Amino acid sequence: MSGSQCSISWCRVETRGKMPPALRIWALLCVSLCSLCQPALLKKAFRCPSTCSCSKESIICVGSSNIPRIAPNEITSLSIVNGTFSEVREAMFAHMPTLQLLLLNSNSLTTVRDDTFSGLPHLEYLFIESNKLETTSKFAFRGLRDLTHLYIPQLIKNLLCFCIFFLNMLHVHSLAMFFRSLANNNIKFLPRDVFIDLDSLIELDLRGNAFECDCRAKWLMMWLKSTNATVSDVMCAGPDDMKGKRLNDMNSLHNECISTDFVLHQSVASESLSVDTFSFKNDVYVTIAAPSSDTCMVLQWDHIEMNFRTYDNITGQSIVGCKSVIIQEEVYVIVAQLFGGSHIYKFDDDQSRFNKFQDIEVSKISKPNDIEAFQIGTDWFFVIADSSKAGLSTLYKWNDNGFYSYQSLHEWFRDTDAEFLNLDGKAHLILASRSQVPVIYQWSRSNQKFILQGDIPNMEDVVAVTHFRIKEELYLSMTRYIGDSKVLKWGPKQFSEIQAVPSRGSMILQPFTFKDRHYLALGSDYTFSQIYLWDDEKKIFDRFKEVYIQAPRSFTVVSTDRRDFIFSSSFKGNTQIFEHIIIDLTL
Ligand SMILES: [Ca+2]
Repeated sequence: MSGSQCSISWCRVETRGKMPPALRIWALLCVSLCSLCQPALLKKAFRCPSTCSCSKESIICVGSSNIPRIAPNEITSLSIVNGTFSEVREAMFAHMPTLQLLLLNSNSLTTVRDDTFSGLPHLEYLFIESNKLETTSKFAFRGLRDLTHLYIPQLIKNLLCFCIFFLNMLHVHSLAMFFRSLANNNIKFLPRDVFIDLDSLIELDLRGNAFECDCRAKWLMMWLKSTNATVSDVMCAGPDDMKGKRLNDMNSLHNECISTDFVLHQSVASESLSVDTFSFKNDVYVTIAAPSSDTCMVLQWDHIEMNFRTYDNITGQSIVGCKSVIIQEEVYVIVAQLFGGSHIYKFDDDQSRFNKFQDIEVSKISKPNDIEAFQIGTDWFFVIADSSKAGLSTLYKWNDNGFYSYQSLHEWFRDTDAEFLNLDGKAHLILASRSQVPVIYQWSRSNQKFILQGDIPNMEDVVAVTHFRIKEELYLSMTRYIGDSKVLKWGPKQFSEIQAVPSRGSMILQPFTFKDRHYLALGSDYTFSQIYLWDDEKKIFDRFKEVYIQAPRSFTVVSTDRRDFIFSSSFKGNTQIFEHIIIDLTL
């Protein structure tokens, strides 16, 4: 540069490495301008485009319709302003690998595509100001890992003063300063993690954009809180309730930015009445009571195929319930049948099948409708709710050799369902009946029996009752076939109704919880089954999704391999397995 008027060897200032970023930028611009004095040094193959001014180290174009395709070997800066092109694409500047400064201000850019800046290992300053950007591609800035960013726009006016002084600040690679400005565009949102590679980013300018501060901006909000870079205020232009607010100030967005859905995962080609599940030695099993095929189907989760496969079939006669219970690390399945009595099968690990273990004494059972197994203290029990007029719901107790009838509970009431629960720390049993309101038994420690304690008034004709908890509060779901099914909450000493849900041929209103979201599935024989979702503010369930199941009889939660499923039995069609999936509403 010795022949140039811009030669300023005295300018080798000792501040190199400590120079403020603003000055470095100007140094680069100065070099660009001064280099214009030396066209003779350009390599032969390069011809400066007509809209540009070129030197061996810089090109400045005004009003170009494209990016120069050929550039000098040693080019360090490229400026294109007032250009008419609307997008920059992958590796568009890769033929200028020595670039340190790239300025693309005041063009008509609407898009910066993936990997646009790949092949620019030395790029330190990048300006994309005053374009029409609405977004950038997710990987637009990929490859700029070592770069940092600085924004000092007000110094532009003072360019010439600093130009000569800092001309020698050319060796800026070592400074690792990167200037990133996306200011004054029309950016509404940025793709998630667009800045993730920019570990050395010091400052980011996003002013003058119109961000939509909804779930799509959630990652940016989180990133703003975690980044070490200084970032300008990100102002929200929408949605309405966020207008004019700073995204930086937000603690959280209104909703979790997550939605969920239930999608059909698998269909089991069998009608069924009830489903139960158990885990044994790291495997998850499902038992399905299939009266039409006279079997208790045992499925096992296949960790490889990621579906449920047939494991065993326990055959019987009009099987209505297959209840599993694990006692002293042995698995038993209580098989309740309409005919031929009820039996208990025991899992034989070596043979990988269930073998008959015991006949249950059923002289007082005429029409089993439900089985519940539970533990009081260290003792195991199960209860069969009998729905025949002549039947008698019966409690059975485990005595190390098998289950034996222990207490007759409820005569002549056509019980539909039994539910075991802890109420204020004490064991209780609720029996729902066709002929009276649900009754509550309390376990008496002194008598070692269930004692009738009371009933739940105004709840005639309940076909199923289930308890559930949301944040320490205890609730009951009461299924009624026609009319309204009810949700009740346990208050001081009694249950009170908090919600009624319209039932159209409902045999089951089943609560369940996946990933801290509380659902209620209401089966219907006459229309779609309805899944409700708990609203934590309103403290009631809202309609969430409709699913079609023919004559649903039960909904059973099965979770395995961090996946959540709900089995819906059908009295007239296939047993459907729905998977609960998370939908991320953020970008
Ligand atoms: Ca039950």
